Amino acid sequence: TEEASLDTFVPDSASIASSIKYHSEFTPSFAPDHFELPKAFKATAESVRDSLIINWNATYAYYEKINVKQAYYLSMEYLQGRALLNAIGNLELTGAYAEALKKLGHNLEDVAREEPDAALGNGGLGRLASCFLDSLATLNYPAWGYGLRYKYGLFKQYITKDGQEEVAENWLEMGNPWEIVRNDVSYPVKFYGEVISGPEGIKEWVGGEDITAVAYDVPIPGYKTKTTINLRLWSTKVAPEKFDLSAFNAGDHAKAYSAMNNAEKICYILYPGDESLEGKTLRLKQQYTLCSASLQDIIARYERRSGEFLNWEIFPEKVAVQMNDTHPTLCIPELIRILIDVKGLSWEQAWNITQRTVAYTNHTVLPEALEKWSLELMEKLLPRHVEIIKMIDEELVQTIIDEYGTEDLDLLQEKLKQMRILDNIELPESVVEMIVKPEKSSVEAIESTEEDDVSDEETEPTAEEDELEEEEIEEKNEVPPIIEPDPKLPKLVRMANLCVAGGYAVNGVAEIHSEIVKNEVFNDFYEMWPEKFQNKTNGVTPRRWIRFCNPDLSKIITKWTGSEDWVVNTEKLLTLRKFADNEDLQSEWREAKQRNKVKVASFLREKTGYIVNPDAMFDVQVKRIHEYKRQLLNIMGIVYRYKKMKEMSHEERKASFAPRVCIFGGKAFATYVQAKRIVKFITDVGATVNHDPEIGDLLKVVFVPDYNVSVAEMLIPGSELSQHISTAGMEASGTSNMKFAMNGCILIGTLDGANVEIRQEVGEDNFFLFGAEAHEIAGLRKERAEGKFVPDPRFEEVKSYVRSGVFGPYNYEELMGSLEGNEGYGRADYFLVGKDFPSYIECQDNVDEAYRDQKRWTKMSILNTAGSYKFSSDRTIHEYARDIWRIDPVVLP
Ligand code: DL6
Repeated sequence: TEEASLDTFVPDSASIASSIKYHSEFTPSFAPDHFELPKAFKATAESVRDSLIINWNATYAYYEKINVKQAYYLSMEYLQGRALLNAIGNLELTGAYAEALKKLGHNLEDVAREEPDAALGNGGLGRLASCFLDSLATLNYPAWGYGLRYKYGLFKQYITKDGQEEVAENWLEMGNPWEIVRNDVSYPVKFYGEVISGPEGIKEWVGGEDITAVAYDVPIPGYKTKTTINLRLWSTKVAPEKFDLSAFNAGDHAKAYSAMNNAEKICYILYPGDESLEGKTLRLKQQYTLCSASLQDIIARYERRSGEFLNWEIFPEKVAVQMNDTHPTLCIPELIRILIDVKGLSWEQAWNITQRTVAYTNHTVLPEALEKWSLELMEKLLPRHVEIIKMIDEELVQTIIDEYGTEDLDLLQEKLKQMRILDNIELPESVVEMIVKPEKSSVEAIESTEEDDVSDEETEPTAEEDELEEEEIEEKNEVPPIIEPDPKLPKLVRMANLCVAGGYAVNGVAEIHSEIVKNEVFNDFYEMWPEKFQNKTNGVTPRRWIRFCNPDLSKIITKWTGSEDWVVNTEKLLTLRKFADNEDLQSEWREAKQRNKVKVASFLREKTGYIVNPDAMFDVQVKRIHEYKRQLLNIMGIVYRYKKMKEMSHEERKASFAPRVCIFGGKAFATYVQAKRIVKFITDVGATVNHDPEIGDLLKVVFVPDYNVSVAEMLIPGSELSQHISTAGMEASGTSNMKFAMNGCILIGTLDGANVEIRQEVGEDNFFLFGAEAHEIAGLRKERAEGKFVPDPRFEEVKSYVRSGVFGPYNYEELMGSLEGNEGYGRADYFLVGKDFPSYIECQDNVDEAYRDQKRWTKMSILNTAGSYKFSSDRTIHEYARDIWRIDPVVLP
């Protein structure tokens, strides 16, 4: 049949070429008279999309038919990067596409470079979501991702003489060939309005602002499988009847458009600044849009697949919802709202179903990142949800009382303070009654004691006894202060607490982080519900992060492990261990690295104008700029190295230091002033060092502008040393550390996040470790705050050197001061740069020494790739599927 022939059709280069030509003519967005690269990319992508649609349809139809349990990953961020090479690689059509394009006068790599990065995310959390999608499809798990289709992705970063500048990233400008708009899949989403009680207590949320969320589907192909899952992104538009035609006709165009603008701006940008109330409101609207549209969609699918056998009790047997951090927390009250208000279930049923459906991943222990929303704002924007959240809070308080009783009021008070969802908000009356009057009212209790006493022995109480009794009554009636909100403090909704209370599983993203989650961040919850807490160490997809981004190394791995099996079964990488000393492997390995370094060098020249020597060590730190990630420690170490070099003769310099190219990359959040100062500092150091003729190729410092997924795909294969040097206990996991290790790069790092497990797997000798450990940090901060910390003289030397103006006229006082805790600069080196500085620079000496012995270094590099086997997102996804979602792979027939 036509369907069967489509299903089994494998295109060759001739049919691909004609498909590309077809798309260039009939799905055009370019003039007809030429076939330049942008047009070639678009037509090529559209032709690939045809294959993806066929597989997407087959996958979807099969899931519908067998009514399989599906997992849904809800994330405000996806950092997809480019899709073309990944898609044709997964479809095993790379050769055929290269040939087809050649016939049409183009080179596949040039065409692929035309694709803008889909940067609907910030950093690790968004990229993790994208790696997960690749693994889910590859491993044939029935799962979908849900997110938002931001019009502008993460900003484009320019580096100017003033540091970082941000420009909007209009990634959709030329159209997005990978998405398919589903005009028939749209849902209403409401904000504001009020809740009214209908007959039989049924609540109705009425009035307010109505918008429509429309589905855009992005097919996600698995590697060497037909399974193609879906990333459904919501775009927002005005509800159909809300365009104010009469205002428009009366000439009030602004009024006519205002509803439209309000709806559309929800999906304008990722992370609108949230300093203002408008910004906060917009962000909350984004979060609710994601949750509401996705849940309506999931529920509609559940109902359709259930047909006449609709049974809400078994909803959790067909649906698992994973909340990627707290951003989609509103899933919890939204699911309850739909089940009660729309589907007519009782509170007990809805609460029970929700608690069996939703799970939460925590990605950070930074207190400022654990979201708290103002109750006032939430009440205005989502009045029905606040009612539901109050009910959940009441359920939680009840559970806490059941667990801890009302005898020890101090303990109970402490637990309520830590665990309640509502912060600084009075306890529900029913609960106050229980606490104040545990069994009977305290007055009753005392009166009845009196009665008992009286019956025993009828004596008049003395005045003293009277006073004592009054005190006793007062004491028993004493209301714990937690019940009394502080009017000076804001009333807040703690989203993370809501996630833990409403979710059936809570996981951290690396072993050390999950321990911190259990023992510190959510310790009270852990004590009450230990069974909810799990660890799921992150991973990254070996397809994108070795196979496609590093074809040279991939060929070597395939040759030495015996097959390409390692691409889906990374345990096979362990085979490399036994060849780590083999000279043939070592020289192939070094040559591949060298070719990748040459590519990096030419990229750096193109982007920054700096010429670097590809024989020097490439030392890289690329990640979001954040004080806890300590780019400042790295650059202070570089300044120390530079200063030492300047103090030496040419010969001494050459003998003491291995030549290095220090590469930085990463974006600072637009309003994060200190992070932007760090960017400026790095670029200033580069400007001085790179032009210093005495130093030449011994040291170069380069800041790569606009770091993104595509840049990472090029930089990581050409890196030799990579830095993961966060203050211990602050980086939940890190995922670039895994990508670097996979590509034979050696890590220098602290015992933080996934570094701990990477070091275990690659071997202690193959990881450069330094710095304080997580359990020491609190003590060290205290010591600093008490003025007991004695800084290393080398650190003092570096600060004075910077202050002396060697790196230009910019005022570095705020940066240097922050390392000292000078008055006005805050937190006395909160990130402990000064404390870790000596062990860091000493460790960097060990790096130099190891690098001089290229045989040793290459062995370390091979052992890093071998030991990275554990950090495939395939492993992580198998664990989520088995331990949290309870779903099984479904292979299409
Ligand atoms: O789990 C992915 C990634 C971790 O690897 C990073 O260590 C962690 O910093 C990052 N967390 C966030 C949290 N954002 N918020 N909120 O991005 O998650």
